[in-house]
Amino acid sequence: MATERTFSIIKPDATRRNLTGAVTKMLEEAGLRVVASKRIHMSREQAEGFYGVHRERPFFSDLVQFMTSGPVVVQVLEGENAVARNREVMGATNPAQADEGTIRKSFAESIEANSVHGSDSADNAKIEIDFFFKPEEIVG
Ligand code: RTP
Ligand code: MG
Repeated sequence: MATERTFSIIKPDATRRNLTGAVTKMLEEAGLRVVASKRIHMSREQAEGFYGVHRERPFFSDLVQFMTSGPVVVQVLEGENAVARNREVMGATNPAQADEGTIRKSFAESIEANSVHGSDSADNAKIEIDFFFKPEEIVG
């Protein structure tokens, strides 16, 4: 498996509790390297665009409200099998179902305020990276 990139967000519930470093440490310990990182406060337009695939889901407006409720840290992660490895260390969407040792088991507050986002495929990783980063902001 060649080196791959994925896209990660440290969500507002985690930045609010000063967990940016703790979450990043778990990503790094999982074998992922942070090759781009910035702290932003997403606009409603950005959050609606980013989560466009969920527009018809019942939780969409709550999710947009949550993701714009405070700062987030958007990151590009690089490593062997990065998409799958990141999903593994994140744990299940619902922290009640997340395995021990995962980020969501350790830190998530609820199914919505679940501390991290990670791309679910290599194709979506590319789309999501391009949504937030210019090529020159990524230093591998
Ligand atoms: P993510 O996209 O953030 O990495 O998380 P995921 O794949 O595990 O979950 P997904 O189904 O894509 O849902 C995106 C985000 O929406 C919120 N959510 N709320 N209230 C609810 O039932 C509900 N379900 C999902 C979570 O913040 C989830 O990460
Ligand atoms: Mg998802």
